[in-house]
Amino acid sequence: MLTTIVSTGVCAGLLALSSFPAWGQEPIDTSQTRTMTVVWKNVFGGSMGAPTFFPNFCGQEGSDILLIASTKRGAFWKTRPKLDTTISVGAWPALYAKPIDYDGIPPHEYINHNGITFRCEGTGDITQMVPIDTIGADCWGGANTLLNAAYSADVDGDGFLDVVADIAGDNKTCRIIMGGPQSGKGCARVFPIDRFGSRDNRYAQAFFRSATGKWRVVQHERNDNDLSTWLVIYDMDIFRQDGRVQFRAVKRDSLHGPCTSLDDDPLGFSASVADTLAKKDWLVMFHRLSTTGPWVLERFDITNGKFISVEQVIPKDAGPIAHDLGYSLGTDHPVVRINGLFFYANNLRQPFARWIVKGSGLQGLEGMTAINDQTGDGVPDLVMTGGPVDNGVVALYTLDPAVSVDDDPVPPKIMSSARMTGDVLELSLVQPASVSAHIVGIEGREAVLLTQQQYPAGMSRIDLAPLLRTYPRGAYYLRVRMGDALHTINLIR
Ligand SMILES: [Ca+2]
Ligand SMILES: [Ca+2]
Ligand SMILES: [Ca+2]
Repeated sequence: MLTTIVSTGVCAGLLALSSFPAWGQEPIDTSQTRTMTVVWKNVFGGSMGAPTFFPNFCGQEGSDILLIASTKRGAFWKTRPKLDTTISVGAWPALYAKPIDYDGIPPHEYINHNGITFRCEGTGDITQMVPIDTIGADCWGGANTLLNAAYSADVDGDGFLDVVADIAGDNKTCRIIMGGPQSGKGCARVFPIDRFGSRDNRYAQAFFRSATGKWRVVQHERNDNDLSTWLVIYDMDIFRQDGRVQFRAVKRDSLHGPCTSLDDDPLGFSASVADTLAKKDWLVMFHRLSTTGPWVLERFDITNGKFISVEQVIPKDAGPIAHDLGYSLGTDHPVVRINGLFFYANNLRQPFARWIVKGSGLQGLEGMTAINDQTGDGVPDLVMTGGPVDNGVVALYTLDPAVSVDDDPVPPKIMSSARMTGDVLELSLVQPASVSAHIVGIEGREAVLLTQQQYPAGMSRIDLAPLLRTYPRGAYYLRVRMGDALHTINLIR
């Protein structure tokens, strides 16, 4: 006899289970875990957003772009053949940018954190992003000012790429921004999926496309008087009827945690991962197995809509579980990350990699993305962004064993910098250099603003007000060439 649980929604009559690890539970084994190396870092400034990688940006084959954005500025860096941080090929500071098929005509459009949708125009070095619509806070009463886009996918199966946003936010399961030429303008494109189920408290832990092809929601549910929580799997039927998107949620299975107290939650962080190559859905969760038992990291096979436990390990430390990398590192299984450890989704026992802060200066992690191979081993590498607040850092990490750096790397020598303070261009040079500047309008027209001239080492200030007065108000950027370096500065006047 182990325990007595009366399943009436609240728990009654319970016995404590042993707190010793059960059979099959082993500690996480990090003996084979490789440590990532910092290849390069850049003090970007501002508070960082997550980095975004866009292969074939604006439909241009081979034009792979890394978008880095902070509260201070944004940069579009080309990543082929190698990441080039000296020039930004766009001037669009935006967070959470995701592709959407707005009009059904290639290439895709992009939607940013304010819901502003941009069309790509023009060709050549500088990409033009022209705003064509806004699908933002006004559409939901301004309760959430930002559109927290999670990923792009064709949710309703009409062939046009949609954007899934605000998962579990604003009392919703999620919001879907519908793509396609038939979806209308502005708020007409917003398809909110309300929360479903009947328990007092409930929020989606995942909204994802199962490896079986179905859409699924895993929802956390609890009544106010419950001594434990539930995790519930729903199959989602999303379809069009009379031209309108509809959904139906069908409950498949639920998992009840052991009874604890009104404040304690025995079901911790979880992630639902579609392992499409293996045709499996994994749910990875920190889980307390009994009232006073230890925490385990447990993997369930939920492919068939049922919770089937397949693996339990003793975690090193609990923390949010992310699966933001999927297959992007070129692995055979999607990658799950828990704090600094990276696991294949089908093996919680042996993490294959760890990242460390040393060498990057990252304090807190804002986000990460894989980008095309930067080291020559044919394996994608990893860009991470994070704090310090207001002085954010971008760092490139690799698992390539051929890359080694000094234990105590000397910071790269910064030869020059340029910034605008009001209408004044401030130049800082460590040695004398010839300086010139071009002004570029968002429509792509470029003109010489400062003709080439020699400037001394140290700080120089150039009042551009008389020169800028001849340009209409609007957004521009300055391309300032200082010796061999090219600086791009956003400019609003
Ligand atoms: Ca288009
Ligand atoms: Ca669609
Ligand atoms: Ca590599």
